[in-house]
Amino acid sequence: MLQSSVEHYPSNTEMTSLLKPGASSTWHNEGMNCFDIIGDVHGQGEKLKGLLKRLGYSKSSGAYRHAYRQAIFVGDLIDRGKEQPTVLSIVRNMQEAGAAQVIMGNHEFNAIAYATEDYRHPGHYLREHSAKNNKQHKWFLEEFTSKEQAVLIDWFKSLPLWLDLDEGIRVVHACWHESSKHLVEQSLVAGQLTDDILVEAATTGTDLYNAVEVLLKGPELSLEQYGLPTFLDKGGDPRKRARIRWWNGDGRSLSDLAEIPPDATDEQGVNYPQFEDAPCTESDLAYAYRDTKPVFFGHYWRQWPPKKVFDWTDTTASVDFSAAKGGPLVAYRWDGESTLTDANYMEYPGNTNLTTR
Ligand SMILES: [Mn+2]
Repeated sequence: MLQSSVEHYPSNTEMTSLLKPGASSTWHNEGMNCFDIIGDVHGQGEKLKGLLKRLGYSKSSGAYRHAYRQAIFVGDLIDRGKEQPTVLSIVRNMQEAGAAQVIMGNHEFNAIAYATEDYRHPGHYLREHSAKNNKQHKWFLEEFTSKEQAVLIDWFKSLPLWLDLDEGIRVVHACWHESSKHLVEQSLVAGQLTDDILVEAATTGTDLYNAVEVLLKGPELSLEQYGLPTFLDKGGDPRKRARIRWWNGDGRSLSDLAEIPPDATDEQGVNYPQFEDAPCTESDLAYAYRDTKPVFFGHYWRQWPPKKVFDWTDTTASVDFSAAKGGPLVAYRWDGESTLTDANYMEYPGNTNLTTR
């Protein structure tokens, strides 16, 4: 039984209720400064095994390992896919063996909030147990016993919200944003986030909630502010805000930075209107990444193959290519380069690399 393997891990009780805001380098094994940054796995166990093998990891003493590389998972290991026990077993064993680092995604944060009772409102949870939320968490709730869930929730709480490695890269689930990071760091009590702070982080409208939203779900801009109509997303839900492609550091205008799906319609179901391009406001532009240290992120359901500017730049690279919606699971193989290249993407299933296309 795959599930039972979860119970073999240390209980992590010392981690209970403690979140780590972020972590600087914790990986100083000599010679091992090459990283494979792996995108949102979302319960795709077979794709994860396939990708790891393709990347040259093999199983020994219970964990997938590489002779001189380390994997970094960008979060969102759970939900959507049904092979979550396989995924969590592989990833936790790799972390335990020092073969991988892991950061938190919005789905892990949601799982923590769903499992945490709001002490201000007994019987209620920080993430409501509504029909919609129950459905999103269905497989996580069904595939693990409650004891296993408790162990996993404690482990999720132990995950950092970002990595800023001395070796020369940064990793975050959705958006690298200094002031949001700063706010999270300032919220610590004795260097740690307490249950009180978790409540604040899960309460709509607080500064901490907004900061965690930006880091784990990414920034959005108001369409109305630019005189643009609401659009309907794929699920038919109206959206007054568009995601910002913050990773396009050279972007200055709406067409550069606003993510409006190509098949979006207006609220009447008519094709979304062509709009006149306009410069973005200073506050929206403030999210654009202009540092030179490469940053890797997941979260955004890109379409394979990666397109320059749209999915990656010289200093930013998405590694989420929709593995849970029929796309490949993707890694970026980083060998120390300061200018990123699409030749270093590797996907499973798929061809060797983009230069051969
Ligand atoms: Mn995500």
